[in-house]
Parts: sequence; structure tokens; C-alpha cells
Amino acid sequence: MLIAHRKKRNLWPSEVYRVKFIDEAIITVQSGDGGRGCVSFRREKFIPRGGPDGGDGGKGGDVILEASSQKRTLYFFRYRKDFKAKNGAGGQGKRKAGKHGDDLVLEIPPGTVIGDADTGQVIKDLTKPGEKYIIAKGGRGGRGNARFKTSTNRAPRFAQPGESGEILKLKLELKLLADVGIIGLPNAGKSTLISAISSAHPKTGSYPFTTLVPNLGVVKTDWGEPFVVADIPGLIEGAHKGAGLGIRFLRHIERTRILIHLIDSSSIDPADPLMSYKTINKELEMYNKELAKKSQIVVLNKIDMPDAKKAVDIFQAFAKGIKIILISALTGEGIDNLKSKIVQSLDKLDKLDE
Ligand SMILES: Nc1nc2c(ncn2[C@@H]2O[C@H](COP(=O)(O)OP(=O)(O)OP(=O)(O)O)[C@@H](O)[C@H]2O)c(=O)[nH]1
Ligand SMILES: [Mg+2]
Repeated sequence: MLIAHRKKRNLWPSEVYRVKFIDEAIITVQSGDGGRGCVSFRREKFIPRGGPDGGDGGKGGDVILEASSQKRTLYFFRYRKDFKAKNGAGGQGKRKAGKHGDDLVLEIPPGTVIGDADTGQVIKDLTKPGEKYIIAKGGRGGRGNARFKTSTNRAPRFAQPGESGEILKLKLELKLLADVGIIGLPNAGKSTLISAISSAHPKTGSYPFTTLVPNLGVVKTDWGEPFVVADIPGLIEGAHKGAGLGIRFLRHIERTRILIHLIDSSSIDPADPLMSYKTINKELEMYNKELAKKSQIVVLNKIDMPDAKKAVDIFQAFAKGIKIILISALTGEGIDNLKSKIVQSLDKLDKLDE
């Protein structure tokens, strides 16, 4: 079986799975048109022929892209694709200028590359939170007739129209960095879990090493910004020395913010209930001390199985002081609770960063 896996792996060019690490959106943005200039003449009592007093049109709104640490993915752009800033208002009599159109600010996650969707050319790379870029400038307002008065034409009957806004088709591209990594022994149910909570649907199977390359999925929640989860191949004892597959992918989760440590409750050995938990943590530490320090959410899976309750009780009795979440990735039990715990942990870390 392993040979078959190896063959398959070689057949997969890195490109194939690199695609999964990218979030993309194609959107159209349009800046506001400038307001038209006004043609108007002063009309006052006892002044039969007042001069021209048409005001200028207002400037159209800009479309601005802003990198925001509140955004983790391009999920928002799956459902809205057309964006337009406001037009400038027309000028009025008495030299009153039209109001400027409001700018439209679109928040995108830091690290988003903005390109021209038609030519593929990169326009801008927004990396730091707070960084802004005017992607489409609003049209200038047209000048009112008051501006065109000259010695030879004291009563111009014309004004400028406003300049049109720009329309751009953009491709947004974000290399996804997972916020959450799922770790555990082979068969713990990591891929089943990522399927249950996210847009990723990797292969699952009742044999070890079903997953050969990491999978990334975007998880949408009811509590705010979606987050990204990575499921990596199972870790086994000796992984840090190269046993199994998981180790070579640990670097993918080095930059995650939290880890879900997934344990198959049906394989808990009553004689040594914490064995798998300790094995994984030891491997993390041998690989990289920082990784071992990352905050973990410990999750017992497969609680739908017969005798699961007994195994969970035993585990809990031994794992004093460790908070445990119970789920069945297969039936969905406990999944919402887990999602809300992940969101809470991420929010807490976000606050610490601020
Ligand atoms: N009864 C039950 N079976 C589960 C549950 N979660 C996963 N399984 C099964 O456990 C087996 C392994 O699941 P996977 O999701 O492939 O496990 P994995 O951790 O990704 O395994 P590797 O990729 O090999 O490391 C599959 O047959 C799943 O159907 C669960 O909550 N309950
Ligand atoms: Mg898997």
C-alpha cells in the first residue's frame, strides 16, 4: 500500500496542491462619475442681467482597497462581486459646488495581491494592515459656467459634464495561511473533521495515511470572520526522525495560531489513556519547541461509537486540568461547540496582538 502511495505522490506535481492554498476572487470596481457643472445666471431684483453663477460638479468617489487585520480570507467576495463608489453631485446656481461622491473602501486581508483580471498583471501587493491603495480614482467634477466667463463671452451658456469614473476588473489573490492546524495520529478523523467544518472535502479512509498532502479549508461561522483550517497527514511516533509522512508537513502548521489536537476516543487504551496525546506532543517538541508551545484545543473524536463514553471518562480522569471538547466528526455532534471555541481562541489572540 505504501508503494502505491509513494507512486501517487510523485505523480502529483506540487502545483496541483498549491492551488488549494490560494483563495481567489474576481471583482469589478467602479469609481464614481464627477457631477456635471451647472449653467445658471444670477437673478436678483433690479439686476436685469446677472452674470453666470453655475457652480462646479462634485468629484466622484474613489474606490480604495485597504488591508485589514480583521479579514482572514476573501470569502466576502464570493457573494458580492460588483462595487461602485458614489457619483459626485451636480453643481448649482449661486456658484454652489456639487457634493463630492463618497469613497468606497473595500477591506481585504493583508497579503492580498491585486491584479488586472484580464491581463494578469500585478497592480499592487497590500501586505501591512492599514495599508491603503486607491485602485480607481473618481471622475473630476465638471466646471460650472461661472468659470467660463471671459471679456468676450460674458454670458457663457455652457458648462462641463463631469468626468466618468473608471471601471476595472480585478483579480484578488491571497496565499492562505492556516489559522488553525489539525494534528493527531493517523485515522483520528482529521480529514473527516475538516470536511465537516469547511469547504474542503479531502479523501477519508479507515486506514492510516489516507491524507498525503495538507488540505486547507475555509470555515464560515455565525460569529464573524471566517478562518482557515489545515489538515495535515497523520503524525506517528518517530515522526521527527522522518517516520511516516506528517513531519514534512509540520512546517505548514508552524505559522498557524492554534492547533486542534484530535484524538480517536475509540482507540484510547485504558491501561495508558494519554498515550497518543503524549506521543503527538512529544513529536511536536522534538520537531520544534515553539510548535509545542502553541495553544491547543484538545478534542476527543468519534464519541458516537459504542463504549465511547467509558473511554472519554477514563481519558478525562487522567487528563486533569486539560479542557476537553467532545465531538463526532461523522455525525456532527459537538461541532458547533468546537467552532465557537476556535473563534473565541482566535479572537483572544487577535486582541493580544492589538
Ligand atoms: N464512527 C466515527 N468514525 C469516524 C469519525 N471521524 C472519522 N471517522 C472514521 O475514521 C476513519 C479515519 O478518518 P480520516 O478522517 O480519514 O482520518 P485522518 O485523521 O484524516 O487519517 P490520516 O489522513 O490517515 O492521518 C474513517 O473511516 C472515518 O470515516 C467519527 O466521528 N465517528
Ligand atoms: Mg486524513
